[in-house]
Amino acid sequence: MERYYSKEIECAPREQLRAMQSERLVSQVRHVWDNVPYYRHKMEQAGVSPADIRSIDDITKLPFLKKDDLRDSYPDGLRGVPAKECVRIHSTSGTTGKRVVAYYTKEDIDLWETCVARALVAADISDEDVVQVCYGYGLFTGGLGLHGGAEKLGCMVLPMSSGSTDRQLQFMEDLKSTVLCCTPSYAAYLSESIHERVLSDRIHLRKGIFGAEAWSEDMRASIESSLGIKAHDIYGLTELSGPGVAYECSVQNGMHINEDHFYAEVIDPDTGESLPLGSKGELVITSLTKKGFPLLRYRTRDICILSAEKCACGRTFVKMSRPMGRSDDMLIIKGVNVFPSQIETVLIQQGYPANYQIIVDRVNNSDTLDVLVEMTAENFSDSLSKITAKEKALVAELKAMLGIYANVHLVTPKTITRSEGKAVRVIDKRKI
Ligand code: DLL
Repeated sequence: MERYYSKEIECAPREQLRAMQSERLVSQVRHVWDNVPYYRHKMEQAGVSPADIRSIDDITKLPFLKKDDLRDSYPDGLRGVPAKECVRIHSTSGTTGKRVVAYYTKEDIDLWETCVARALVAADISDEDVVQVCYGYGLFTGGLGLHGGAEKLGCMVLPMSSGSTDRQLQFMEDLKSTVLCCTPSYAAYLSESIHERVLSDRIHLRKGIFGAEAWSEDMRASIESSLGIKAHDIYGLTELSGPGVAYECSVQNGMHINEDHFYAEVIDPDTGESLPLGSKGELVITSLTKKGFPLLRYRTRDICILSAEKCACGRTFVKMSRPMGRSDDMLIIKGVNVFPSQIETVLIQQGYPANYQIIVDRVNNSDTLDVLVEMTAENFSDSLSKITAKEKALVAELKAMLGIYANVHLVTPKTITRSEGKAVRVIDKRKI
């Protein structure tokens, strides 16, 4: 297990880390220049060659990669090695446009699983644990990513994949699962089901590893108290391996970036200008070691803050805050900027489970906003007049938070669509 808590690396002095990152960046840029004509062309257009990249300080000379580049180069224009050397692909669950396909060599899988194993160790999980993985298996990286990391650590893994709540609860009870890995919205859903069936006394969970979608501190508090566990955040994206790019230690205050494999920057999403640590901006990540799909300066679209403040856990890896939304998920409704996270905050404060869906439409040239909110089993049994009163109360709270009117519909428990276990938060019919 010590193998997956490398004090020499995770707690290394910053200068030592930067020296390692410099060395790795120089070699990664050479690899990409030699093997990825698509990016070489971008470098040529920007007037930069491998000779210009001598240390990590030179990274800002490199051009960005955006999601559009990944779509334009579909299916293999950014692959860094011959197909023969790849052992797996994963793909994004994007519902618009072409999917993005990411390639992995054997070594890439190994380093990905090592990053995930580190995340588990940081959450105080060990080979004594029984890890129930309810992230989707398949093209989505959640299932196989958590699976690989937990197995590497020597845990007993239950490869459940998403859905089938009856079966999840049966195994959770019978096999005494101690760790739950899934999206926070599915954790909230399982927790409701456990309470409905009065199973709490027969459940042995002590930790949760939750990520893949936005969730708030309020949601964490609610899941931790209802399941009696410590809930740890984990961050990642398909384009950069999957889960494990960043992970939360026992301090539970921001996620350490696995900086020996991923270099993080924050930029102004409008101008592309690099911002200093501590500023809020779009997270840009460079994979320093992956060879199959080696992305340089990839714009994640996730908005966050990076901090190099010393962490009480001793790790020196930079921490990222929870993503505070995406540079592309801000909705402009009736001219007002609306973030889904604002709506989530109101719902949790009012005691609703954070399962909601925002539907934006345009009727007679005017924007409309509808918010579907899943009721708890308890609310569900209320009389119609009580439900109407609750809807009215939510409309008022949302108006106070957002400054615009939203129609609120309380819907029956567990009816809101989920994709790969991730709640489908926004349907913007104006774009369809
Ligand atoms: O969601 C990988 C993953 C699986 C991460 C399991 C954590 C756990 P994608 O489907 O490519 O990959 O989606 C990546 O999900 O850009 C963020 O917007 C969002 N996201 C991922 N983790 C978090 C998190 C996986 N902890 C996109 N908090 C990212 C908030 C997250 N958003």
